[in-house]
Amino acid sequence: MGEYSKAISELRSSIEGRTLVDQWLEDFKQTIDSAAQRLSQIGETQSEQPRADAEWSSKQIIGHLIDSAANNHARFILGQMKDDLVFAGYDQDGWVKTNHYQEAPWSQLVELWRAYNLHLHHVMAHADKEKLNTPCTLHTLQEIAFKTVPKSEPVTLEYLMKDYVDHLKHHLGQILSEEK
Ligand code: NI
Repeated sequence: MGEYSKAISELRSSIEGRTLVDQWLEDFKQTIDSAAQRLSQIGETQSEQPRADAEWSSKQIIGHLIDSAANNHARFILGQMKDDLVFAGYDQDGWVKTNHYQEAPWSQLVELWRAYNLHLHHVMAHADKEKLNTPCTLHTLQEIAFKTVPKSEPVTLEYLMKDYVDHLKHHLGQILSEEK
C-alpha cells in the first residue's frame, strides 16, 4: 500500500471507530436524560414499594445504581492509570442496606443518579481511545462484570464501560417497565 492510500485508510478507520463510540455514548446520554425525566414523575410512596421482579424498591434499585456508579467510577479512572483491569467486587446488598436508601428522599436519589451518570459519561467521552481499546489479559471480569468474560479471554476498558451501561439499563427496566 502506498503512503497516500495508507494514510487514507488509517483516517477512515479512525473516523469509523469514533463514529461507533460516539453513537454508543450518545445512546447512554439519551438513556440518562429520558430515564431521569420518567423517574422524577414517580411519587414518594410508589418509590418505596418493592418491585414485582426485584427484591428491592425503586429507591433501593436507584441506590444500587448509585453504588454501581461509585464503584465503576473508580474502575474507569484506575483502568486508565494502570495496565490491567483487575478490580475487586463489592457487597451489593450490604451497600444498599448501609446507605439507607429506603429512608432517603426519592428526588434526591434521582438527582444524584442523574448527576453521577452525566459525570461518568463525561469521563467516558474524554478517555483516550487507544487506552479504551487496548486488550488486557489480566482482568477480573469473570467476577465483576454484568456480562462476565472468562479469565482466558482478553477484555478492554471500553467493554467494561459498555457493560456498566447494560447493567444500568437492566435495572432501569425493573423500575420503568410498568410506568408509561
Ligand atoms: Ni445489579
